[in-house]
Amino acid sequence: MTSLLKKKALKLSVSLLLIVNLMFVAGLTAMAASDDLVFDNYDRATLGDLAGAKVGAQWTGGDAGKSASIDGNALKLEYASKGWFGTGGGIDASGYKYLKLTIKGAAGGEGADFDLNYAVGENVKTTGKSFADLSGAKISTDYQDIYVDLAANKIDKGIQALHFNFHDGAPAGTIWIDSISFTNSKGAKADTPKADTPKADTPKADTPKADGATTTKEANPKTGDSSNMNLYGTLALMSGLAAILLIARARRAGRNS
Ligand SMILES: [Ca+2]
Repeated sequence: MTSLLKKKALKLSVSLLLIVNLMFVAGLTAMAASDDLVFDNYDRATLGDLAGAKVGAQWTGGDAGKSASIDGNALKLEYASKGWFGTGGGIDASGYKYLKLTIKGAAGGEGADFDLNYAVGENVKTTGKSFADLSGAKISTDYQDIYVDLAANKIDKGIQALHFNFHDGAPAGTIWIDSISFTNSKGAKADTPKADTPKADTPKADTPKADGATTTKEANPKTGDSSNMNLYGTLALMSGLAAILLIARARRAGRNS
């Protein structure tokens, strides 16, 4: 090879390394972004406007108490004794670990008043547990994120509908559900910026929700836990440094020839 060809080959390999490195960082950025499946966020004026909402849910129904309505971008369910509310859609939740409900109640403790059942296709499955027992959490009068571990509760991963079945003889009550989603990341906010993933655009001015949820470092089987993310970040940094060193060598070689 001539010296000129060598330089060209070196420049090409440096360029390829840089491209691979950029793709890797871009991949990390995509992984770090929220991959939650939004089943319904109720961010609309009317409950029935599911097409406009562009969410996973495609139908709602039921006879739960007096009404099911939209109130402050949340689903408001008023119940008095026996009744049900259902919502479903053609979702694929098979890749998710948790069902997440951002929920509050008028009095607190409403999770004992209803079972959370579900459907796979047309087949309704009963969990046999109240929402409180299913989630292990108590509904409070302020919004909180409550997680239902799908595998631990033996919930079929083909889940495509949720059924809130209010108990016969339950006291009258009201709950608000701000959003329902499927997630692998228990406790992490969807819009949490990751320090090691540079973004070209300016950070969003999202206001934090006033639900007091805390961020935990629970392992995330889909995107890797936080230590894996640190490892990937270190690898990206190292390959970036390698690329810079190669560029420096190429320039030195250029000067010396
Ligand atoms: Ca909402």
